[in-house]
Amino acid sequence: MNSNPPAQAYQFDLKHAVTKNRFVGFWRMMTGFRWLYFGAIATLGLASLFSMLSFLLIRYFVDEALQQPDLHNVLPYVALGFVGLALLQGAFSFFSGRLTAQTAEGVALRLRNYMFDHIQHLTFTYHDKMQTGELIQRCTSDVDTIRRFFSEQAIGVGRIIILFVINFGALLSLHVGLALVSILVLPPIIIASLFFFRRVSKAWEAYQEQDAKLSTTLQENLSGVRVVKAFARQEYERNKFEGDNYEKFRRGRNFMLMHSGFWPITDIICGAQILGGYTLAAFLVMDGTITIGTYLAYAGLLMNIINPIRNLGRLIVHMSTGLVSFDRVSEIMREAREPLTEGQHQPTGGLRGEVVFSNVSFEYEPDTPVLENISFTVKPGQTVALLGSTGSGKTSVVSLLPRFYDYKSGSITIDGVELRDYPRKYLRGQIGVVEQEPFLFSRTIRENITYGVGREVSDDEVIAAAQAAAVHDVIMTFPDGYNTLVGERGVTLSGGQKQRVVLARTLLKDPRILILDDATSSVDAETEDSIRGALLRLMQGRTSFVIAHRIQTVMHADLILVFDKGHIVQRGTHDELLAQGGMYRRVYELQSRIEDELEKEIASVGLPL
Ligand code: TTP
Ligand code: MG
Repeated sequence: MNSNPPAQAYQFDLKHAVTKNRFVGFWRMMTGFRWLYFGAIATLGLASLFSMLSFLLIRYFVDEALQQPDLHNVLPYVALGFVGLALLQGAFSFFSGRLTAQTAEGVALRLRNYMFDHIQHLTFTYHDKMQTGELIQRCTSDVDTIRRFFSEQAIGVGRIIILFVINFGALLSLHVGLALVSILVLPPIIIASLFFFRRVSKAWEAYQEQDAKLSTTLQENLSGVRVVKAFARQEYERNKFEGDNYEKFRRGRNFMLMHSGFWPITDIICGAQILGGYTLAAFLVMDGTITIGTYLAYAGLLMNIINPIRNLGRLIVHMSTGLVSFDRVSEIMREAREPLTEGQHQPTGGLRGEVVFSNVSFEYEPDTPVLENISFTVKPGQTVALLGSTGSGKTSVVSLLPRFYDYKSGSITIDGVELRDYPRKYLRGQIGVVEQEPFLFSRTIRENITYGVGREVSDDEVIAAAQAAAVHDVIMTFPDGYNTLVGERGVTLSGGQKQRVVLARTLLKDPRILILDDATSSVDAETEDSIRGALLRLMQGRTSFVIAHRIQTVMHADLILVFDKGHIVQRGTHDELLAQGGMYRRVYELQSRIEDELEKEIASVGLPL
């Protein structure tokens, strides 16, 4: 069932397909598939040729064969001719269909792969802004519309031109005047379709936008289903969804109405053409200008030429959807990728881990500073603790180190080299981050622990890491141990368990610089104590950044930085800061008092400690 995908699908760079002229863009997307495309058109041309010949054979049969005295001698050949032509037509139609499918599906396959790869390389800033539902919509529905463009419209253009040329040629050979009259229909159809083209484009764009909005709502409500339930907001969410959904219905209906307004117009024009043609030809037969055989052949050929003309209108209108989707997809493709390997400084060994911030300022949005003039120095192997109220910029400081974001001014150096000179890929290999909100993939626990280690890992190593992160015993209670699936189809882990799985992952990665962003926030005090040993071992010999709210967690750090509104307001060791007074001491005293009172309370109730 699952055949190996062609290697080129992953390696092809579609960046050059993003151009102003969308048709040029489509042409470039077809690189590597153009021969298939032309093959599809050529076979289609042959199929049409055989269809046209069968009408000429009718004329021969009626006008000449029927008049011959030895009809029974000719008849088998004529019959054979009809059967042969029909078989040839069928065979070439079949090949054409196959080649068309290969072209369209191939282009779409490559485009989807490219988009997936591209989106993973876009910057954090881009992902912060772009809605997930919108991205999903563009990678699925819009790519599919482009696929349809290739399977229907791109092939359709070739098909229409060929059908037109072949059948018009045949009509001319029958009777020049009749032939010319038969294509009177062309200008009104083209005018009508151009008239609808812009309207349908707009309607389709509006529809796709609303569709994306609905995907976003759905996706958000699915991931936030707990919040919805916790606040009993189902009704509100339902109404909101119904509103959005109705708008999609309205826009979809509008789009279809536009289509259905267009079809009858073309059908009427074409019907009038057929009627006129047949009537005129009938008069010519009565005149004796043309024979009955010619009339019959004309009747068939006229249908053969009217159909492509009618389809031309539909095709022009349909094409507008492909063009809109092309724009939506190229909007993503146009976004610059985050260069992973750019940067001239790439030491062969690991980093030592000396980190110096001097006067660093940073903002996510222009003119809303998040960090201002941050300066501090960390020696290799030291531990820095970052403390401060929520929103004070702690996560922002540490996300500058792996170059998730670029700082605005000042300088950050690691081992004396400016951060911007290190390739991002190298830095990210050297820095281990335990994020504030741990994320696990819907894969096995083992896969989650070994994620991104970049080498074969033995079972013993995985178990050792899990033990150090105090999660091994939990994993062993699951039915399949380390092979248990996490997420929808498997076990659901608690926040603390997830955090410890991520800790185990980071232990295995063995980074030179370690960032623990509130890594023990979802862990109770007792478990925190049990993994403190693991954390201390993990931090040994590495430069570590620890963000925490409990002073107990950070009091042994070599340097404690207290943040407030994007500034460092206090710095020093635990003892120095206590002596200084200020925010640190206030927080320390508050936390100690709470813990003391809690202990007393528990003791008075008689609970075992
Ligand atoms: P953070 O650096 O995330 O604050 P924090 O880590 O100190 O807070 P917490 O203890 O709750 O984890 O945010 C600092 C400011 O930057 C805050 O005002 C929110 C803003 N911000 C953005 O504008 N965009 C972002 O992507 C993030 C992460 C924060
Ligand atoms: Mg934070």
